[in-house]
Amino acid sequence: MLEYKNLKNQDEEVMAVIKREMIRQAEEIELIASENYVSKAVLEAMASVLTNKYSEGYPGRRYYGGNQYIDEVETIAIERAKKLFSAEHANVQPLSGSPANAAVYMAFLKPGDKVLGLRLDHGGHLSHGHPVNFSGLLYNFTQYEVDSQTGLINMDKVRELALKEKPKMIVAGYSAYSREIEWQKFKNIAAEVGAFTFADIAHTAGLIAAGEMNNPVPIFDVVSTTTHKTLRGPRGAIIMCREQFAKQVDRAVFPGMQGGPHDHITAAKAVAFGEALRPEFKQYAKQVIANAKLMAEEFINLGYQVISGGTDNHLMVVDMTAKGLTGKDAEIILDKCGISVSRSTIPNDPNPPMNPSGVRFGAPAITTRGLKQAEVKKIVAWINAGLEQKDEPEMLNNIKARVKELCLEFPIPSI
Ligand code: DSN
Repeated sequence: MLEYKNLKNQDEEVMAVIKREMIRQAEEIELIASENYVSKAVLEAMASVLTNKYSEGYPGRRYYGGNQYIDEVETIAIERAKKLFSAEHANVQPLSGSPANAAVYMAFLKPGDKVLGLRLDHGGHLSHGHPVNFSGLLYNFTQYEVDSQTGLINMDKVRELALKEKPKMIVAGYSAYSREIEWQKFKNIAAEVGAFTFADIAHTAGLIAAGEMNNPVPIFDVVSTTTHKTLRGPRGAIIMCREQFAKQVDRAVFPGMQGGPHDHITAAKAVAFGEALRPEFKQYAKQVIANAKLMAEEFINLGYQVISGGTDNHLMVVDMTAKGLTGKDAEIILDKCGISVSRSTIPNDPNPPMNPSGVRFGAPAITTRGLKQAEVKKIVAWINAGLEQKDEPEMLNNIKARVKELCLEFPIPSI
């Protein structure tokens, strides 16, 4: 663990908050599908003096002096990212997922161009064309949907829409979709209409890097991912593309979208990619999927409706309607039990986004702390007991105590 000696001496106020958050993380269960726990090595790289540097430009072509070591670390991150995803080109500078996606659109499109993306409330992301987001404001998105019966993306419908709209780009890869994605089918549809293919693999990148899910990088024109979800690195993002698009992607990131990269984060990305290249990471990814599959089965056995009937990845969206709750209700109740989740819309949700019908559950963080099938069963049973007996504070306190006991048995790597 970082010792925080200086912070403790200098700024008790901030230190106290960090400490409270450390205790929360140590003693509570994290089921937010987009969260994970970084290793001590990743944390140390983030806390390094590399944060002191400015380095606009790319290795060997900077606008500031003194960048010889930054060049080295960025090159390590680039080479590791390329190896991890079999990419021809990688840009490791994007600050996070939305800026990365903004750079992708800037690299391939002009404002007003037509794009296809999945609706936010069907599992897509804000930056895939939602009207309140820059993507929906700047580009002319048509949104495809999941099938209301199966919860799956219907590729015939995507093709129909593509033939009708003739988009310049098709976006696939989602934030709340629990099934494998038919990358090649997307590519074939895009080829028919002359569209670029863009995959946002922010959620599943770690599972793809480990070879546990299909990799769009060799198939699609351009792929973005955040680095902090299943990939278990620092908060940030990368973009990968074919060599032929390398220059336009790099230009869109800098100087198009961003100024100086965050070099301490670049170093931490390199460390995380190094970890993901190890055989242990494959085991981790396998266990994430096994845990998530079991979690979905347990919910179904307890009478919950899991959208699409299960999961192929690390997450699932569960409809709370049958239990007489909204997703927000469930999130609040589970907070009282020491279990963090995020409310989620379900396809064609009758409720508004701030109080939607579902909850998204994910297994990346619990798997990092070593929880396996036996613990997953306990957790789902606690969740169900908490939701069913939400008006009994003693019950909720009792669950919280048991959650804490379990968590202390399985410490977080960096705490
Ligand atoms: N906020 C992320 C998630 O929770 O899925 C997506 O950006």
